[in-house]
Amino acid sequence: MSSAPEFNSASLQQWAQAAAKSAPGGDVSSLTWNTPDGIAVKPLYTSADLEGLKFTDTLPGFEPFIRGPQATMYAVRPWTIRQYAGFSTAEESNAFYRKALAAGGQGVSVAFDLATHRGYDSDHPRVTGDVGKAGVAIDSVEDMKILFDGIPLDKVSVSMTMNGAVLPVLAGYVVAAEEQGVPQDKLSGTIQNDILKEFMVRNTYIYPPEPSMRIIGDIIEYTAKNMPKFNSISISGYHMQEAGANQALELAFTLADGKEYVKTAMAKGLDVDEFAGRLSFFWAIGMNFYLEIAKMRAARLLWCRIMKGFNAKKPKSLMLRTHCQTSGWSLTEQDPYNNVVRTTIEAMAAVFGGTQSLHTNSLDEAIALPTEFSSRIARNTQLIIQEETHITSVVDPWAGSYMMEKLTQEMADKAWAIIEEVEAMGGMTKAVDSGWAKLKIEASAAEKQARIDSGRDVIVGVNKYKLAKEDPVEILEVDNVKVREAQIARLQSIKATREGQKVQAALDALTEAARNNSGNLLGLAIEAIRLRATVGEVSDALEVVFGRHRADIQKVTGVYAAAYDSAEGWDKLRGEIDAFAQEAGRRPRVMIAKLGQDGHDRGAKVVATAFADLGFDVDMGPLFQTPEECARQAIENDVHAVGISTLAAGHKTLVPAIIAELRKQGADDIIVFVGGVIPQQDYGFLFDAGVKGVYGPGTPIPASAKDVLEQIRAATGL
Ligand code: 2CP
Repeated sequence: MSSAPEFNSASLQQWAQAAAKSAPGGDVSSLTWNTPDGIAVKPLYTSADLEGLKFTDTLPGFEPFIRGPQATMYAVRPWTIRQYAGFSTAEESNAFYRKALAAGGQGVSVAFDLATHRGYDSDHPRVTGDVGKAGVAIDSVEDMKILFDGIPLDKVSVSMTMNGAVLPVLAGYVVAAEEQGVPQDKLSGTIQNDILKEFMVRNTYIYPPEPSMRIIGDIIEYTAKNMPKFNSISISGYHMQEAGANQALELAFTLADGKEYVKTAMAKGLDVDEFAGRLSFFWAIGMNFYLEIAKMRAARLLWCRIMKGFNAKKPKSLMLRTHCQTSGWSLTEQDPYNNVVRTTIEAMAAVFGGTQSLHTNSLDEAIALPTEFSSRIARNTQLIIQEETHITSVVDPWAGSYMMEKLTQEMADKAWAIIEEVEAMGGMTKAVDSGWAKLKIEASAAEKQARIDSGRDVIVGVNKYKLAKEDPVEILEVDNVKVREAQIARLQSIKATREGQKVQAALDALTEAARNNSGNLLGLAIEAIRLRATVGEVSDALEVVFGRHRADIQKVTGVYAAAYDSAEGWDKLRGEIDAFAQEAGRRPRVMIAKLGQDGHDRGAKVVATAFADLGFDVDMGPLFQTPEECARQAIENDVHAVGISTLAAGHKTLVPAIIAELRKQGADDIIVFVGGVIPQQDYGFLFDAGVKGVYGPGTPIPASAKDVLEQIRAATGL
């Protein structure tokens, strides 16, 4: 019998020599990928990379929880399949949830429309374009009862993405459950309730930062005492990555936000272990596969470290539990079936990272709300991973990988350095208040866009391997006029049948508690909602004391130009813009505007930065303008063009309205162009309405800038 052969082991030096033979220019270091976070990802990791790493031999279910919060993780219970959904009316959304639960969905996750987010009832004049569009319209507990009809709230956990009108919405859920016979202590679910990131990136705030933080403190206090199974907050990095943050920034800012919330709750006199076990997190998972897994492992390590710093004792207080959503930003309008592949890869990263709950995006989400077909594929993506692959059989399967352990530590170190920087500024509230954090994210977004526009970052079907011809996919459309009328009818009937004086007294009590910094605002909101006060009325009762927040507009400059890697086309376009300035006696001037309650301003900010770097004069309109306000500002600033950035499906109502307003105010020489999430099917409608250019996702900014310049030339006759 022959013995097993001996193998000669090579040294790292020998490997380097072998690698140099095939590396470009014989340079092995050229194979290292430097990530936007500043981490060098090498082509090879070995046992040498583990040297000095402290946490490579830990176990799941035990601190520092790198390997997961549960000892058995998915081997006993896989993550919750929780698809974020909601559109038009409570009736339609309810039917959608019931079908999804019957088809394998495991939890509910409610998307509210922007009117609800911002605390306006559906009959408010500022929200005509928003009602029922990007989520479900909720005005009162009557809507909430319909929303959860037939869904047993003691059994099905419900996540609600709400930050602005968080008090009336959470109150509505509590009262709807109560009227279903489910007491507060049986309710399990999560409310997003993360206001700091709203000021940084998501923009569905109502009140200024200080009273907003009080509301969060009151909710944490109330749920800790009355709703022990309910997660009081979902501290979210998701929107930061969607807004352009790299992963280290996402991780650091989110954990730093978490620290602020812990401090806020402790300042109310709560013991840290009373509430910390119900703080939860939320990450975006993009296409950066290895680093996303490392980020999730690093997050648990750092949160455990942070909570030890607060002297938390219970294991539940030390463990980071999280929801993940695949990246909406990574989806493309072009060749959209590729999005199924992207989402699958991202879902696998979330699962390898040890998520507790997951949303997988639908293939058409870059264009519109998902259809029943696309939702099914998205849900099945998770079911297939859970039930067909046996991925769930092993806890934290990447542990022990030289690369993964090293990247986990590097990601933790990068994020920790940023957290310390934030701490030196006085904490995240200060970093947000000063605009520093937002600008950091915006700079990261502009850099990313420039890398894509100049082809350095590849997106298949967008900047490489483009299809010659695209067929539009079927999309879901919401008739928001019909939804608004139905909502208004229900509002009128509620107001006609309730006991008006009692409602007013409950609203007055809220106002008083806001003014005197007394009582618990969630407890008082529950009383008002129980009496059939509306979402708008509860919000107004607080607004009279707290006021409505108006954000300062800051924009970054120079970043796009610096990262744009293709000098030739850039210089030519700059030259054309300079030539226009010579001829016209001034630079082409554009106003980038956001209309209605759509607060997604990443695209608007990136376009503004890039246009300015190209030589346009750029004005940035404030968020939440009405068409009338926007037209007035455009005229006052004497712009050549208004660019509307739209991501919340309000374009068919709001874009014709701005064109009509410009005409009405005597400025039909100002051209209008539109960018953002616009289905191909709507392009004709917009051009017929008088729009001069429509630029969907994936349009390189220099291309749209060139087109805008030509349209301005045509309109001015220059
Ligand atoms: C789980 N459990 C286990 C195990 N696994 N017990 C023993 N062994 C195991 N292996 C237990 C848990 O301890 C828990 O019980 C229960 O099972 C449920 O598990 P979970 O892991 O807590 O899952 P969950 O109930 O689904 O909660 C997950 C989260 C929660 C992350 C903690 O906050 C959540 O569902 N978040 C979702 C947020 C969301 O959907 N956001 C939507 C964003 P106990 O509870 O008794 O411990 S949409 C965003 C859009 C884009 C927007 O914002 O605009």
